[in-house]
Amino acid sequence: MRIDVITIFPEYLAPLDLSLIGKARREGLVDLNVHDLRGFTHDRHRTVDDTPVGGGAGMVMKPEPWAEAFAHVIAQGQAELGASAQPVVLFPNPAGEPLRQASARSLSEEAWLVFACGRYEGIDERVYEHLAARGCRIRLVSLGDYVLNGGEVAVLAITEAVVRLVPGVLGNPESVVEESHSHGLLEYPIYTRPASWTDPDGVERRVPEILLSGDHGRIAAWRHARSLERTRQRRPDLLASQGDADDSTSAR
Ligand code: 6GU
Repeated sequence: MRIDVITIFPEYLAPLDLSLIGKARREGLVDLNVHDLRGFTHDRHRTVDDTPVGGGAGMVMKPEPWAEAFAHVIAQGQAELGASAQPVVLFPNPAGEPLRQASARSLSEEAWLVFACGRYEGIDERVYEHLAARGCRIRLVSLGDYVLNGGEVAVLAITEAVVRLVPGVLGNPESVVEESHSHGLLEYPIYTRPASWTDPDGVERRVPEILLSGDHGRIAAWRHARSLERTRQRRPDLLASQGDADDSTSAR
């Protein structure tokens, strides 16, 4: 998978060298390229923003550097992947569709993603029109209902959610099948040894007996019941929209 990120803060993406994503990059499973938007300006101050036409607070990102950056990134990607390759262009935006496990799953099946990190009040609307007219698939994606200062932190989160689903990136593919959200429910509680642990306040805390029983059928039923109970308590909205789960074969 190829991923390009266009940002005015390339250093913000440095953590993508670490841990699982860094390893996937070094192994060639992910080709990640970060581009400085200011490299596509031509004035002495490397200006990327201007005041909103029609008035209003804050600043708006100018269309010209974005169009140049996209032309460069898309030409570079097509030189690598083939002239007919077209990226999915993702704009992190609090007004976008909320990212879900199902969206991360489908993005992990794409050959090429381009992230465009907006800052300030946002990007001039004509950039979206231009890309759509060029045949790009555009998506505005949100991490949730709160406001960040820019798209960079969202790119870190979305890239991690997507890249870990790329075949070969995770050591144990089963952990993806069992984790929270993969069946539209939150994960059940998990335990490790010792079976009896006395906490620092002197209270003995035992692993639920059923997990020690060796009865895999009863353990699976217990876990499913705990998942349902947790989901009902913490995220009742997930039970009302089970169709959003990325595995529609899941037990209800
Ligand atoms: Cl994707 N971007 C910004 N700027 N703020 C957000 C967000 C994204 N998701 C939640 N808040």
